[in-house]
Amino acid sequence: MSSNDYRFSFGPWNISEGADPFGPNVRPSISFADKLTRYKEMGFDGVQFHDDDAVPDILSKSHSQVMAESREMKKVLDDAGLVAEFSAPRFWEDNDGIDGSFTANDPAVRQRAIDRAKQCCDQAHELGSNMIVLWFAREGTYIREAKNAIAAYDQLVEALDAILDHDPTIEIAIEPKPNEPMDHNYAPSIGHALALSHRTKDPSRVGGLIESAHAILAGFDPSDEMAFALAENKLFSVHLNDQNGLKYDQDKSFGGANLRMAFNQVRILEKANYAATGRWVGLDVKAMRTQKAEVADLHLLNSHKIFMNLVEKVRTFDTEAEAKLIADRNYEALEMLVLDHLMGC
Ligand code: 3MF
Ligand code: MG
Repeated sequence: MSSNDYRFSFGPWNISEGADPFGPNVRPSISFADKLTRYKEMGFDGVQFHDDDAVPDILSKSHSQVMAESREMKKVLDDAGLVAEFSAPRFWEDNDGIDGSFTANDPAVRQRAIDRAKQCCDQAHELGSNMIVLWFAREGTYIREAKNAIAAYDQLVEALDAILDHDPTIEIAIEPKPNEPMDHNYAPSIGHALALSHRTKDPSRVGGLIESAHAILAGFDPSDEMAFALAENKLFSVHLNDQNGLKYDQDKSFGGANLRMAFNQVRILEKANYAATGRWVGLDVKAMRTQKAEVADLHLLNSHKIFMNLVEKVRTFDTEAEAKLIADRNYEALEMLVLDHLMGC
């Protein structure tokens, strides 16, 4: 079977320097140019950008300079045979967004965040993409009393509407996550994200990007989160990875903690014929801190391989036996059918 029907992407932050909150970098940093050469070698065609991945020091640059540098980046991508999947405003690295961006208590900060998101739309077009991703990193609180949550939901809708007004074609993918860096986030699930979408002036252009680890952190099954968005035709992208229970956001290799959960994510994408939609399979995975620099991209290769192996597993699953067991309500036998298949028995 060919892997050509799915298109794979990742972001430059997925080739990481191995730091965690308790220690320094353990691998030398790799230049963006060097990272780009790895994409094709590893079977990836799509690059996911933060606005400042494409244009470093973006906050110190004028709009026209940001556009010029984005056009240069598009040429670099063209030369490498790569495509930009999206751009995402990286609010959370900016001191301005210390108390949130769209939901900051300071109205001037909220306005600057909206302006940055609008610029991000312009940049996405220059890069050859029609989508921005909004991970609402600091749109939440450490303590409930710090903000008025009702006002915050209104502010999120206002921001989405302002972006939609600014750009008549852009698609916005909200990437839900329940916590980290905040204690509680205002868009912890795809249900929240799509409810906000329905309050905007053009819900057809506001969808979701489901990250496996984020769903697990919220206590949900990632495949069900994907299904919710798919049922509304609003799964704009995915960030496949894995997560070993309720901890910090681990971004483990896809299937590395729970192979069956990974199988179910692939199964739901296959059921929806996701590949045929042309949407990307993004892998938001990080190398383990212990990996030496020479082998610090195995997490991407492995995740890609696991995904393709699971596509094969889904496509070769005995659906006749499955249908019989469902009709007979014999779910113990159905479970064993799945596990035997995954174990190759
Ligand atoms: C955080 C994330 C983010 C987003 C990225 C694109 C840094 O948990 O998953 O990765 O995926 O900002 O929106
Ligand atoms: Mg992500």
